Amino acid sequence: MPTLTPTLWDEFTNGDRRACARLITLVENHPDAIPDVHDQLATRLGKAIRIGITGPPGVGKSTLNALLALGLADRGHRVGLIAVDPSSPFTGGAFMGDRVRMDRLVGDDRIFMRSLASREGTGGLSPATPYVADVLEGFGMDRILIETVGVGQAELDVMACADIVVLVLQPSTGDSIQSLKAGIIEAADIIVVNKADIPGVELALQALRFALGLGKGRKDRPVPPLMPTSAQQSEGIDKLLDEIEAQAKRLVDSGRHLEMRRARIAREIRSGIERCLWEKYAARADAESGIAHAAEDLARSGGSPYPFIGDACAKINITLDRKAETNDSQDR
Ligand SMILES: Nc1nc2c(ncn2[C@@H]2O[C@H](COP(=O)(O)OP(=O)(O)OP(=O)(O)O)[C@@H](O)[C@H]2O)c(=O)[nH]1
Ligand SMILES: [Mg+2]
Repeated sequence: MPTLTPTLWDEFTNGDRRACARLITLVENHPDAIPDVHDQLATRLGKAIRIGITGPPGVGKSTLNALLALGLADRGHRVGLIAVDPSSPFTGGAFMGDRVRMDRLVGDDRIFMRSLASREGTGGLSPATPYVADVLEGFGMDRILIETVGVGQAELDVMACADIVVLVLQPSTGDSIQSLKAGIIEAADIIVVNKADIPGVELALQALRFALGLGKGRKDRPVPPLMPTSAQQSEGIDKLLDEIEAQAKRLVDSGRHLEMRRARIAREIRSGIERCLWEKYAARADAESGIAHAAEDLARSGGSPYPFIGDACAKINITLDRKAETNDSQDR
């Protein structure tokens, strides 16, 4: 199994971009290596602002992202950029287009760009995305832009890792709003209506204003500002950067950035424990066949699965305490 070697770590910490690329490949392709990489990275994390850029296919996310990356770099930041692999089903055929737009970023030392392979068939981002962001932060990037196509569950998960979520739409947005996964609008901290150079922007803004005026699901946070841009004509980009930077400052000053980080670490610990327990059970020779048999029996007989779960836990020396389990799930 490929691992993090001392040489690779030395090169990485010396700012070698190829070493950064290799470390990203390692966490992307070898989840088993993530704990070791994380042990090393840990002291370098906690400051970067992660900005999720999401929205329906073709609204101009990549074009906008390239401009945001350059703009943030001009404001003195080091910028990591993670994009959906252009071969994903949603971006099929856009490869050349993405290459051309992103070419402006290649060779710019202030920016590190990486495309991640999408998961087979879903168009969603790899589950390694948050770890790739960690690698980029460990490399010294303090602003990390993550582009996803906002239509699936995987994107919502990725958005849960972003400090600021920018939802990008375009005029004649009716259809595209409907193609969004429920929850993305509620998750947005900024809503951009891109392609403001084509007709229908005012109408789109009005419709969005109306939808947001209803204020659904936004009791805990301010209503997101609506920002028209034209990535093609570089219009509205400075204002958008101002807003992103203002939100970043508020997150840090209010302690919310730290709070989000605390919540993320707690989630990671929980899922790590779950994974360990499952792996301990799954290591048993009869694990899968036992579950399959039990499921077949229970499906026929209509019995409860809990006695089986209790037995399974006992086999890995854990007592299933149903009360504790209920409390725990209420905690989340
Ligand atoms: N008119 C106009 N076209 C734009 C603008 N921004 C992007 N485009 C065009 O819209 C098309 C899609 O742009 P992308 O940046 O690839 O959009 P995307 O949202 O990243 O697309 P996917 O990654 O495939 O979902 C390209 O042909 C762009 O040139 C804009 O502000 N105005
Ligand atoms: Mg794109």
